[in-house]
Amino acid sequence: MRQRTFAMLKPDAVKRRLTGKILSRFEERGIKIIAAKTLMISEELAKTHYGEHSEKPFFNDLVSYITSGPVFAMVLESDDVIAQVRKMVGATNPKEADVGTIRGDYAIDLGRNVIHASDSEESAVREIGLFFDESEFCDYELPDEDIIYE
Ligand code: D4T
Repeated sequence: MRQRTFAMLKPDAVKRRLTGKILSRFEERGIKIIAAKTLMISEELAKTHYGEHSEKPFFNDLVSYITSGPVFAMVLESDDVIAQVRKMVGATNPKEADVGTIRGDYAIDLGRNVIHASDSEESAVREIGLFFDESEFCDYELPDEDIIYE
């Protein structure tokens, strides 16, 4: 089923110039980029985005880290894209992430795990809405879509 998800390269990834490399992984797999932008997150947006963690001991560090530099936010589209992108991202703690996943290949520290991706349809809808306006979406066909999909 064609689906959309939200993914975001965190400031460590952008500052380490990993944006192109990570984006290539999605592109090479046949996942479509519907919208993307570099931005600085406000404290208010960070707190809303990570609202489910507001009572956790690491919440303040999380908010100050995600607002410490530019992020690269994107809306991705493909079949089963929410689960597939989570798989490509790997375990939350990079030390437990499989080699071959984005976190397993590019991160070492739990607090600097390079990328966020929505973990459910509900969070995808919520997070896409937090970061993007409908007018920013590009609806288009990849020229090789009939080769990628049966
Ligand atoms: P995000 O939301 O960044 O994609 O990560 P996950 O979905 O994989 O994991 P999460 O929501 O449980 O954690 C959010 C964010 O908080 C950091 N974190 C997490 C931390 O600094 N200390 C901790 O103990 C945990 C559990 C890492 C990711």
